[in-house]
Amino acid sequence: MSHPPVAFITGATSGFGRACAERFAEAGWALVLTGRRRERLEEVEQQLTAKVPIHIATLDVRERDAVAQVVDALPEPFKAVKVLVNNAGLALGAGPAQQANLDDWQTVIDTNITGLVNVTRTLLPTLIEVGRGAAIINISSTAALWPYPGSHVYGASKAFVNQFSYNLRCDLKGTGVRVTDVAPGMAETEFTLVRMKGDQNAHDKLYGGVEPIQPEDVAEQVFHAATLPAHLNINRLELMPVCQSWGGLTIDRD
Ligand code: NDP
Ligand code: 8X3
Repeated sequence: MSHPPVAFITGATSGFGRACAERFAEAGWALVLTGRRRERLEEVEQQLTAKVPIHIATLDVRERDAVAQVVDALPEPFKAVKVLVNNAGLALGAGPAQQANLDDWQTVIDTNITGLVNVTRTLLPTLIEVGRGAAIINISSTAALWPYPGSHVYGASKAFVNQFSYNLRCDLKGTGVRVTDVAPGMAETEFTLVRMKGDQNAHDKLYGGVEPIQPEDVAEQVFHAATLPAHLNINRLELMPVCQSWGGLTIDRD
């Protein structure tokens, strides 16, 4: 009997990652769901387990050895990962660079860059073995391309994700493995709560009275990119809510 295809999702405990789990489950995919919060993983498992095979693994993507252990320990039906969704990530702080906390910067770099690289490199042999139809979907951000005050290391980390995605495509030529950089703009998740260290007012102020992207919107794009006919690759998919656009350049006139 053939197994359903397997998607491996990082940061499946919340926001885009959780919505991706729901979207792939709706289509009958087997899921490897990872994140640091065990109770959240169990909650998603409970929600989806009647629909599809689920394997959960507590994982901090910053820990290279832990990533290797989780991948090595995948039970047989989950070993042949066809789609990797590199979603785990965060911003910390929104003030100017000159007031930023260096530990926060380090955490952002370790998670958004090192963590994504850890998971990608560990799963590359598997994805290449699966070959034609396999896909790596990297979640970057509009902040990768469009600068704004307070984006500093966060935006720069997402620019890394964007360029890493393009560069991976070069090396994966001939393997059949696709790579897509999905770059959302403002989306209502736990992102701002995390960035502003639990400040519910900051969350409410940013998303209140407008129509931001919802996690399901991103999940739909991720699923679309990952399940295109095997000869097609979306290189970069940028998605904004209609309420968001650019503010132009500013000039210091003092
Ligand atoms: P959420 O805060 O809702 O979700 C972030 C997810 O990342 C959580 O599941 C969290 O799980 C996980 N995560 C964070 N750090 C780690 C870590 N060290 N190891 C493993 N998992 C980790 O935010 P979003 O859903 O919005 O964010 C998902 C991705 O989308 C991020 O990369 C973010 O930068 C990006 N993004 C977000 C946008 C937005 O406006 N919301 C727009 C563009 C991109 P846990 O805490 O359980 O480990
Ligand atoms: C998150 C979107 O605009 O807050 O990547 O940087 S933004």
